[in-house]
Amino acid sequence: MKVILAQPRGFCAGVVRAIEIVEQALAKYGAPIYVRHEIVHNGYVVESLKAKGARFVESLAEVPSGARTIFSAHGVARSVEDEAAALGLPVLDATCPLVAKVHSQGERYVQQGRSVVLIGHAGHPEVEGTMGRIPGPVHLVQCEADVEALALAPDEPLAYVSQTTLSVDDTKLIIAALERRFSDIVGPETKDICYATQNRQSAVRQLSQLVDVILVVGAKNSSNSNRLREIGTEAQVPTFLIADKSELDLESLRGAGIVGLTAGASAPEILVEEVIEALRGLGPLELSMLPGEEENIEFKLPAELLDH
Ligand code: 2E6
Ligand code: F3S
Repeated sequence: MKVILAQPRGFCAGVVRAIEIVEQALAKYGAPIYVRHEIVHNGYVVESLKAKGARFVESLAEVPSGARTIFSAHGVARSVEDEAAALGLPVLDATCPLVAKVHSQGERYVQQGRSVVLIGHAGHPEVEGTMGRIPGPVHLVQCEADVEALALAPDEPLAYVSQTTLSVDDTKLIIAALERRFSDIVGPETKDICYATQNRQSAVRQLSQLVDVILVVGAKNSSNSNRLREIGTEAQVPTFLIADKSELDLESLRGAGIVGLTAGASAPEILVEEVIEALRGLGPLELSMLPGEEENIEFKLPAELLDH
């Protein structure tokens, strides 16, 4: 069997920073440290941090009085920040700087007197955070049909922002639909879909031209990982999103001569290595890696943790 690894794959700079914030907070302040929502959408990461003393909650009501609390990489609504302040919780914010950038763009558009259209998936924590940051009307659209259904005048002053982990191709179509329907609409000069999402999508598309099957290592609730699975499937390659080697269906791979392997932005490389080891159990394996976009983006930790 040949295995081809996509490049880049796995951790992005925002995920590295968010995990580092939890680890540094544990080192500086000691356990327990509370984290609102999974710090990133990956069970292995969450369990590893739990073992070091992090406690994960979905609501601030579950945090004991005065306990140090971290907001996840996906960001939070202003109301959550206000609730933490009202409860007097010391907070560290692990919101990815690229999500925070979308928040400020949205706020700027409202200051300019525009209503905001947010392109994203309902119910996703990043979308809830972004909607709850924009101090004016926000219209959520998930697909082109939602654009047609918007009850807004064609000359309404509008602006669009998006979730950071969407399909680049689907989002282009939605933006085109918005621009067809509305005469006074603006959007970010550089798209809100982050560099890591774009690079991982390009890499899996390239991979899909070369392989019989694609395995995407990532959690079922990880938006960016699901988008990678969709790209493989759309390219007519059987594509499986697996949390780790335990979800590998070796039987379904037996006929596959070339397997493509990638990982979502929140999936640690050790899970990819374990999948490769499991594949070695099927017989001799030839491993190679695609050339791909080099990434050297790093985000600074919050000042409070820098002196540690
Ligand atoms: C924060 C923002 C974007 O589900 P999604 O892909 O958004 O999140 P993760 O945790 O799987 O990936 C990292 C991330 C964090 N992406
Ligand atoms: Fe940030 Fe993109 Fe990663 S928004 S957390 S760099 S997937």
